[in-house]
Amino acid sequence: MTNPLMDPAANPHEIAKRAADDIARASGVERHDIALTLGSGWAKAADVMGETVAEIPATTITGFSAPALEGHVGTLRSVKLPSGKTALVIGARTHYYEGHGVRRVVHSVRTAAATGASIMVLTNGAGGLNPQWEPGTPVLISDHINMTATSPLEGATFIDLTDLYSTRLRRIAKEVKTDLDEGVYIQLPGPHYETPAEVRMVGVLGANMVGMSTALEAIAAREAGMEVLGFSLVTNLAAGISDVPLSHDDVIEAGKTAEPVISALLADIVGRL
Ligand code: 8IG
Repeated sequence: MTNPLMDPAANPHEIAKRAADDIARASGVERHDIALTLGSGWAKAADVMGETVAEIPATTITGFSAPALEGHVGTLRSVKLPSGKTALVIGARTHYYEGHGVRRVVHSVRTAAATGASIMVLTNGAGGLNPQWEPGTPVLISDHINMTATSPLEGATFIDLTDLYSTRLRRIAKEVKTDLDEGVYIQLPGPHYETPAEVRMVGVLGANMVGMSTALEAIAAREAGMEVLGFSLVTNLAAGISDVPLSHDDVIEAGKTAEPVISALLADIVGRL
């Protein structure tokens, strides 16, 4: 099956509307209030947030369908929160480094907006520049630096990003965990990790966490009129920050230990949105 987003003449916002209609049909849930993209380390939050009403293979939703060679791209879930609100949980992120173009990267966010969601929660796994951050530390995203040299916006679409990572939503997150650290996330194209010199460079530029997602999605969410809340799980110190060589096993272990803790934290925060 070819992806309609591959047609340069297609309108990505209309395709997102079709995807939202697919979700309503498949889930029986007419509209969603909140949407979440769960990145590395955050997946368990979907289980503890509320009651899963429907789980939909992403490949059955317009625009999410992957080219034949790529295998599956995850699932979308409709979750009923204790508050009665409905959450769309996106477990199917397309990364910029996959090379399918920015329209594919932000399709899930545009779809979330088209389902009615007014809040977009974006989560990721990232490298940390603050040596104080043990692997497994959740960090609230206060702002971002988009180093992909591209934008999800097309044409003369000028969008204000002054309060992109909503001050209002960040305040709610910090009410739940008063000692939650905040930092600036920088999105690099990847898929390689950084050299130590590049990590020093992005530190000078003002970044605290480094990763390969989120910034482009946040811009698209704001274009769609959503409030954005973002979290990084620092699973490793960025290259050269620690003099201890990075151990993949330690990183996996830190992620595993952190997952129930940060999932409960995220569920708690989402319950108050
Ligand atoms: I998890 O150290 C994770 N994702 N660019 N650098 C970049 N992305 C990451 C890193 C990191 N850790």
